[in-house]
Amino acid sequence: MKTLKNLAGISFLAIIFFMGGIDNSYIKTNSVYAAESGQIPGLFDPNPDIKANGSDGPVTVDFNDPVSITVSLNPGTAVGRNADWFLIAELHFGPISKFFSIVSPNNIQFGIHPYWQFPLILVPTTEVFNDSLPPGDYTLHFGVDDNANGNVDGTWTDSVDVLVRFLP
Ligand SMILES: [Ca+2]
Ligand SMILES: [Ca+2]
Repeated sequence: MKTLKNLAGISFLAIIFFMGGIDNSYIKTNSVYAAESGQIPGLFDPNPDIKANGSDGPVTVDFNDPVSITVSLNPGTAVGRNADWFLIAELHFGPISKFFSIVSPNNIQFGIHPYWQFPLILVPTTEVFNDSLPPGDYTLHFGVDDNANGNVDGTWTDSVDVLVRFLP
């Protein structure tokens, strides 16, 4: 499996965000967003999203063609809460799955591990991978936890299926 692009986009946003700090106006903005989207303020859970080639999937791509993976996160009213973040590739072999986790920029570890512990922030659509993949059936998971204990609990998760094929 090729090296996944890092989450530098998110790190960069986080730095910018923390230069300004989390203040009440930001939390209020999120509550307004929640109200406008029909959610009850105070009960608006974080909403992670992952897409492949702009689609929630499943998407089928030729093994020669690059696939673009983007993630975004609206932290809802949990903004600022410290949390485990994770971006995990699941490779299916029939009924068996192998997991690969991005644990730091350009560093993938076998198994299920968080990327980092970091407060929940608004992440606009950010590309985290754009390359071809070896043929196979993949499910890519992006999400955050309601805690920061160093384990992936998968409290709020989104997934996308990517089928990489030898297309005619
Ligand atoms: Ca999605
Ligand atoms: Ca956790």
